[in-house]
Amino acid sequence: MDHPEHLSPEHMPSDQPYHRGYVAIIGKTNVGKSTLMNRLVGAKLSIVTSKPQTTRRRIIGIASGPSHQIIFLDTPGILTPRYGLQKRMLVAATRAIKEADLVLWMIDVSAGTSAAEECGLVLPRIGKGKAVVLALNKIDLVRKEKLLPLIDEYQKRVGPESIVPMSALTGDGVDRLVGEMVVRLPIGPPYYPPDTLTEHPERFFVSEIILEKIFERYGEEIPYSSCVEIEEFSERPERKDFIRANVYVEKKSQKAILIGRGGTALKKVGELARRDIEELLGRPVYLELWVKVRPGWRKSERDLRRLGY
Ligand SMILES: Nc1nc2c(ncn2[C@@H]2O[C@H](COP(=O)(O)OP(=O)(O)OP(=O)(O)O)[C@@H](O)[C@H]2O)c(=O)[nH]1
Ligand SMILES: [Mg+2]
Repeated sequence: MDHPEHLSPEHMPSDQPYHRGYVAIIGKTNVGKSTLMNRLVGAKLSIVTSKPQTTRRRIIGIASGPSHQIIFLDTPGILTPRYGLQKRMLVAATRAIKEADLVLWMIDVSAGTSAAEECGLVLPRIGKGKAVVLALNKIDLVRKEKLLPLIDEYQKRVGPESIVPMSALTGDGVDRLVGEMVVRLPIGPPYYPPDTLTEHPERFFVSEIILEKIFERYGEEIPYSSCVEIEEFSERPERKDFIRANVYVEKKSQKAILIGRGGTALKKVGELARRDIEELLGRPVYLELWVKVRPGWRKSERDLRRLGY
């Protein structure tokens, strides 16, 4: 990854060493990676839903403190890919691991997956020679007695730098986790000014918000067959910003479900998305959504590239 220019020394406190670096948040899907990044950055950068495979791309979130700066790379959950989009998701996660100074591997202790299965899926992706901090997440959902044997087992199988039980939802254990990460990052001047939260342009977040609403409002098939492209985003003097987004699905039947009887279902998506977009941008917008059928977009290399995956 290209590092931005180093900042001048006046950004650095003088009394203690300043640690900064890149941390890839990885793990199986739905373990709470995006929830944790949003909490630590203090902004809703990554979309979060109760469904797996919500995050499809690498998302940068920057958390700065008086003596540290962590540049998080939130990643899609590690899975065994079945089609092109999932392959791209796995590539995004694997790349983030390569780019990172430290890997934060999150495990959902409430999911009931065995350490053997978890390690079988994730360890080959991390490879050798990377520093790993392991976070046992969602401890708010399990009894304390369950944790000790788990810590033991992961210690044996992975031998990470540190294992931290925590809850990204309640914040329990999060300060300790930050401490464990910071001391393992290289010493040097910050990469970004302290008030920078991310690098992605506004239109990236706009498309993510629309996808989030689709994940929230439809059942199994539609979210995984949908993607969003911002076709137009224009600021207009004296009038609301104009945003036109295309929602691509794979089949006609999916288009019909997405739009709903008399267009009511799509209208609701648009309303909810518009509210969040306005909150993000801090100004009113006019949002237009168009549903289009693009057969096989999830499999086509060309479509995936064009759509930013
Ligand atoms: N109870 C509980 N729920 C959590 C915790 N952390 C995350 N969740 C929930 O778990 C679900 C998935 O969270 P995400 O942050 O989207 O998980 P993710 O790992 O980014 O998921 P993908 O992007 O789909 O791979 C959401 O419903 C969260 O609210 C936690 O510590 N405790
Ligand atoms: Mg996520």
